[in-house]
Amino acid sequence: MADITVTEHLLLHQKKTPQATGQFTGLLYDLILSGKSISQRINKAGLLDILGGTGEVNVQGEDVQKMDSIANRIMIYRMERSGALCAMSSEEEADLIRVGPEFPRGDYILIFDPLDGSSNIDIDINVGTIFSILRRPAGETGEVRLEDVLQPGYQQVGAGYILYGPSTMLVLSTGDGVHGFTLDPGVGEFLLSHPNMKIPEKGSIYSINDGYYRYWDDATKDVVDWFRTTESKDGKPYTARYVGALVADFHRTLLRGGIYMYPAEKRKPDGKLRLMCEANPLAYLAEQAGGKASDGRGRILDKIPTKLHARTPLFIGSKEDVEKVEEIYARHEAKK
Ligand code: P6P
Repeated sequence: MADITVTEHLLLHQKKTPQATGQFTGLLYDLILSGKSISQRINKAGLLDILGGTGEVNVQGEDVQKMDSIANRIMIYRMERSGALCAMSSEEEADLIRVGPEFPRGDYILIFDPLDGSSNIDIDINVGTIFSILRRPAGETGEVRLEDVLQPGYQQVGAGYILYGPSTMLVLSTGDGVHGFTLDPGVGEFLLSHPNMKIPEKGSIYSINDGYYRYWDDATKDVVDWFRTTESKDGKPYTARYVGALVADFHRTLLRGGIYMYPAEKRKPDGKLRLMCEANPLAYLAEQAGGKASDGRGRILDKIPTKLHARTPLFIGSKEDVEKVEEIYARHEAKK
């Protein structure tokens, strides 16, 4: 029976990591409160006038859904009052959001996608909030500079997501493994339901939008064809699953193993997914859970962001499945 709240879990973790301050725990509390607020709206979206698009296009060039905008506003309102942040970046905002002087500032930087996969809202399929936590470089004071934010993913001090589905789940790592908490709506608390989550070394599920086959280069076609034609860990063919929300496809991969792939295309040479608010936080979780995350050639967490909304190809999941991808790309590189 799950009865450890996320608060108790964090306080326990804080005791184990002397450098953890109440500020970091306070940051997570406000993130959790934001997730509860968003969950509460999503669970009755069909009854409120919050389905569909706003008619706006965001910095990503994507149609903004009403819930994208609501989730974004909830996150910004809540987190700028947390007292833990000096800056934040939202997938929905073109520019860096600097905190203060009207609000108390802290040492952390929050990068987030307020609602990933939001086009699924209208068809009642999983969506989620993804977040990445960085520390401001030591000794830096005054206005936060963009170069202070553009840190590689291995600098993250925490990352996670809140998945809005049949249940609302918080999956989180602060550097000592990955832990899953399920929201008990009756008491409004996230309770520990999945301690120490580990990705199986090899999977039997591959996840990709097959409709883009014509846009892939030969190496990517070879990668995908390998998963289509090779036996999986249990000697059967790999199964194809694609939800259309990275956070949901990743959650399944974390629990069941396998691989999620969003490769570069001829029309999208850096792929579609955002490095800082999507790939990095999930790559942090994947590695904490014994898996891997690559852009096909190298480790996601080693990539130096060139801009806030830098994009990257992403191959993430079971260690052996991601290594197979890198092996096929390396073979094509060697032939050039
Ligand atoms: P496509 C949602 O927009 C997202 O960023 C991910 O959550 C999802 O996996 C992907 O894009 C879906 O993109 O091109 O397959 O519709």
